Amino acid sequence: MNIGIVCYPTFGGSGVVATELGKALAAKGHKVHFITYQQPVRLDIFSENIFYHEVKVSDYPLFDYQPYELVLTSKLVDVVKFEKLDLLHVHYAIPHASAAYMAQHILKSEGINIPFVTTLHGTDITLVGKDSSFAPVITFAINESNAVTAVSESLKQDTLEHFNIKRDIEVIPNFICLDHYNSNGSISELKQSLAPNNESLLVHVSNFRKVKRTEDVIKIFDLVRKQIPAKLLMVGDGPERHHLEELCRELDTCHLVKFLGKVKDTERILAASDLFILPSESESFGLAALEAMAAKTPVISTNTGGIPEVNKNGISGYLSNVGDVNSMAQNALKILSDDATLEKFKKGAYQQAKKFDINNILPLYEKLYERIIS
Ligand code: GMT
Repeated sequence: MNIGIVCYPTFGGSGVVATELGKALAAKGHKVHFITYQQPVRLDIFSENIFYHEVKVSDYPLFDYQPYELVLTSKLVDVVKFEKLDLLHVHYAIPHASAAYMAQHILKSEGINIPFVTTLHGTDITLVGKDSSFAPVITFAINESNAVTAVSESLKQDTLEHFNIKRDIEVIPNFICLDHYNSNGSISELKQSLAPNNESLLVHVSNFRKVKRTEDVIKIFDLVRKQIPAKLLMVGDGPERHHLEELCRELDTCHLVKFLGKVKDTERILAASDLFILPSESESFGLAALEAMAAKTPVISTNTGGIPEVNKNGISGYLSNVGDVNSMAQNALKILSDDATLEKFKKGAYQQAKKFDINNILPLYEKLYERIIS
């Protein structure tokens, strides 16, 4: 198939999923065209089946706000026509699904049929979507898509609850490529350099936005390190960073917490860590937790949104209520209490991650594509 993928090219989970999906489709022989305003961060390989089309929004003094959705629409029309695409797969409802809808209708007027699949990722529904000014566009774009998928059952239910949806939404969960997580000898060296005195190594990865409750990560770590020797790695960056550094100073943990910034390949860091912390306020899926589990790292998380579909309580980690830092710290200590328990949870995390291997998920997308093309 000849497939166009539209996504946000940044470090966010939706862009990561879209890019990894495109790479896997290309590896299976499909032609994949990424149509984005920047090269997606994970689009870091050469493949003769992958093409990148940049959406260029030029500055024009008349506009205070450049009309990105229209530029994207024009680009979609252009790429579909000249690359003879079979379908578009857009990740994130706004503005990607509405741009695809408009492109579809422009092309229809020229006798070209192009179906499009919309994948809902979470913040498009739970955060942005709840801003009522977007509701009419999101509702319309979802109802008019040729197929709609959600990354978890929880997100599907949220969508049905908050919007007037008159169609089917299929749940196709996010995935990881387990092959990328085969640890090698250098992991123990990395662990040794990060925790030279055999401290327990805790890790958090996100874009440090309020919804991630990164302050809770530091508080949980503070409770843990008061009981056992421990270190914390903070991977990513975002608006909360400065505040978190201040909190570390207040708690006198600066010497134990390392802010690593935006790391592209987190696999080795996750594999070298003992425990992943995800205390989010809301999370449609929690791809970062799944990535940790694929690296055999158990997860301490909240029980919000789609996280319980990924992290299994008592098996791959533990779940607590949002904001309950004491419970999350206690659960962390339970897992880290001895080597045998940690080993048991590492195995549990990996077994659970296996269910989400790309080889199980990719055929679901291929089937869906075939269905809408025919
Ligand atoms: O949560 C983020 O920081 C980014 C956001 C995005 O749109 O990229 O992530 C959402 O999509 C991911 C991929 O499907 C999910 O794993 C995340 O749970 C979801 N984030 C939220 O729901 C807050």
